[in-house]
Amino acid sequence: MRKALFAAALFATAAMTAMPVAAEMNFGNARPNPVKPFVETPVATFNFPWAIAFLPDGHMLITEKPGKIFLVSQTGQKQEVSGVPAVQYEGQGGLLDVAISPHYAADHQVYISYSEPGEGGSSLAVARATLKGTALEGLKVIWRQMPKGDGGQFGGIITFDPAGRHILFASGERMRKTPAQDPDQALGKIIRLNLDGSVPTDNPMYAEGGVKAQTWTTGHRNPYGLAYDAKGTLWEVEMGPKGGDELNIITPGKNYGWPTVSNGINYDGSPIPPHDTRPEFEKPVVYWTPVIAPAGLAFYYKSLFPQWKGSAFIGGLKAMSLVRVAFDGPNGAREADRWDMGHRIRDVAVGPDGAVWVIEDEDAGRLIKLTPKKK
Ligand SMILES: [Ca+2]
Repeated sequence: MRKALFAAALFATAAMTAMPVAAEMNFGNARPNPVKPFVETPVATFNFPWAIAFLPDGHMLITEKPGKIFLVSQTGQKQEVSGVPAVQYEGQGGLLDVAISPHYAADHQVYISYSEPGEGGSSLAVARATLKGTALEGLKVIWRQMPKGDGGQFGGIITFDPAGRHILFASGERMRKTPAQDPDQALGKIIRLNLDGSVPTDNPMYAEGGVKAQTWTTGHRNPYGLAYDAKGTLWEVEMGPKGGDELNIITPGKNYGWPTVSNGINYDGSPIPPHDTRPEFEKPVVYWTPVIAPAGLAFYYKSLFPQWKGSAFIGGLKAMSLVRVAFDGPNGAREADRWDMGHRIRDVAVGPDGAVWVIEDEDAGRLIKLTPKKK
């Protein structure tokens, strides 16, 4: 039924316009590619690692969800970083993303996101601090979602615009659904701030103040990937409910539909109208039913794997896979490869030399370096 509706909509759209069709595409039935063009070299293990961020010198900062950060060499030497704030480690909450300031060489600033404990529950918080050696100094919370409460799905992914002037991050809907459509609740939103946490005057709803002023886009469920491509387009991956994981192009001021529309259904089996029924909402470029449970989004522009230049990588938690997305064809993006990794993949990052790095979502989750297989 859904397939027939989709085909009809695709035909109708194509017939009405000569423009490239941006109808969403489903890659939920993609099968793993049995040919792995890479060698997997595990270099260290972590307790539920969540995010990888590369420093300019090739070291990594790696967060562990229970609340630690490590400075890690490419050969796997780990040094614990001090000055990490208290986190509420529970379910999907804990220490989440880490991101390096776009001006790191000059300012040594590091941004983190985490589930902050407090009165009434927890909330997503974003903080920045100066990294000196292995110490975070002068940590300051630049944003927090309020009021605190219950629920997983924090989002928490941090990125910066190509000019290095703004921080953008995802605040998930905490499994509460309708707040994603409430413009006064910082849930189910992508937030855009200046690097110091102040609100940019050119945000779409700046004049309206409060959460609206901070909001870049709305109607998200649980975004777990946010990254700019080399052309300056911002892409996002988010987890759908039962089905309907999404890869979206993020355009300021737009509404991405959750929970009013989705290409998935509710966990209890009840239907949700698909994106096609409500043209006022942005639809995904790619969706996955069954889900991959996307985690992490990293573009690839290095030369070590020349065949992947311009691709992006997504980790698959449920799919236990690494997914490659290619940005070609009339639709704008497609799943190009899926490799079975045998473990839940929590994040993916590209090193300065072009190696691809992944971490596993486990209590002894491995950090694995992927390098080209010799022919
Ligand atoms: Ca959507």
